[in-house]
Amino acid sequence: MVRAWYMQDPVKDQFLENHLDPPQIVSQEDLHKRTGIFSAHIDLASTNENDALQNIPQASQCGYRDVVEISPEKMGDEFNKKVAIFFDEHLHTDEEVRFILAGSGYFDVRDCDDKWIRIACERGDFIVLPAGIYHRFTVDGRKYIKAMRLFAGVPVWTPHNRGQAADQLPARDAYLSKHGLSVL
Ligand code: KMT
Ligand code: NI
Repeated sequence: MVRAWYMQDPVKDQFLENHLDPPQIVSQEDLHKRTGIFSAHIDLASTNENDALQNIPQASQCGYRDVVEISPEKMGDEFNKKVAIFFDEHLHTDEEVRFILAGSGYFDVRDCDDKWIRIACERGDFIVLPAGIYHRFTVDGRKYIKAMRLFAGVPVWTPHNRGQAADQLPARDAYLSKHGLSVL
């Protein structure tokens, strides 16, 4: 199961777990209820990475697949810049679908009360962030993740940073009417 918890806001160090004190863990079921996120852990010991996704409907509808690796070794000077962009709160007009192949990282997502939930992802974790959900991503202290990116159709990766323009996108309206923020 994918681990998730309510996190400190603001963070002092984005690469740490940033638990509340005392920690407040979020179950997979509550994560789904409060955000609409689908998550699953897939055993990669006995199958290859593409076959492993065959039984997951959220993945099999995604014809586009590529693999990204994020680390200072792979990205050089771009690493800090990319990590900063990923960690800016944003939404997309389509689902963000990721399958973690190696390394680890955190997806931070806003719940129905606009509070941050941190989702720790590692090898075998599969996650679908709904279109229109505000979120951000960071590597953790290991500073390495390798992930498959999946997309239904021609991929659009554009991040819309949080603000009035993003709030007014149809994808945001659709997300809110489905998952109903209770404070906004
Ligand atoms: C994203 O959109 O945040 C990313 O692609 C991050 C790397 S995938 C774990
Ligand atoms: Ni994103």
